[in-house]
Amino acid sequence: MNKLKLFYNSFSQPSRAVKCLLKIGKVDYEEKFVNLAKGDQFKPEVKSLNWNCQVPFIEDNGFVVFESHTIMRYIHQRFNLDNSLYPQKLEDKTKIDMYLDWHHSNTRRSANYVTASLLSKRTGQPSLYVEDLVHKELLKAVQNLNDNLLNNPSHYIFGFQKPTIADISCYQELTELKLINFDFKKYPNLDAFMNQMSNIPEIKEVDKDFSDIALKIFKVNL
Ligand SMILES: N[C@@H](CCC(=O)N[C@@H](CS)C(=O)NCC(=O)O)C(=O)O
Repeated sequence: MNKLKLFYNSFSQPSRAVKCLLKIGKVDYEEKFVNLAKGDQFKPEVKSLNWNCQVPFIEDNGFVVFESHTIMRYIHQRFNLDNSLYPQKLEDKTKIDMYLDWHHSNTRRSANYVTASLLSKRTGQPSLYVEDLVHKELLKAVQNLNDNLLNNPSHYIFGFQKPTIADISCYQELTELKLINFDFKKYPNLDAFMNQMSNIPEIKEVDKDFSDIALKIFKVNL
């Protein structure tokens, strides 16, 4: 049996989410850096494994999986990780799946917003796309996280007592907003969630790698 390989980039929120799960689950894995800025994802040796040409993806003894949420569910089952990470009771599991699906067209707006904001900052051109569309949608998602998904005593998504893969994915996506100094304080439940997630030792480790690179490339202190 070979070690599971994670094809990864520190600037990729879903890549970081998968890495957090591997670390929390103490899975012995091998990391393969994919330089997205240089287009490594399109190189024949990568493309021959993953025609989707995006990270993260994993290779587990010849079996290739892409899409971070599918990867996380696979890792959970494959390595018999703690059920608190992905509860198995039908209703609980369905809640997590519901968030994971919702994430792609809501929380994930953060990625578009950060990219567009950084681009417009770099070019000096205000971006209508940022202002009118993505920003509004992102704020709607953030408000729903604050008012609905995290509005409970535990401040984990849907009020589970321990962090789940939904929390890990959500947290890593929103961490990106720190690059543009997003004001989390306006959203107290979300702010509490971000703080408690950032104190999990394995998440701290992954965040450190991201913040070191953010400082080097964007001169931003996270
Ligand atoms: N829905 C996918 C999103 C994957 C994704 O957007 N990956 C980006 C990095 S965050 C990527 O590889 N971009 C490079 C490209 O599209 O060329 C997931 O959750 O894994």
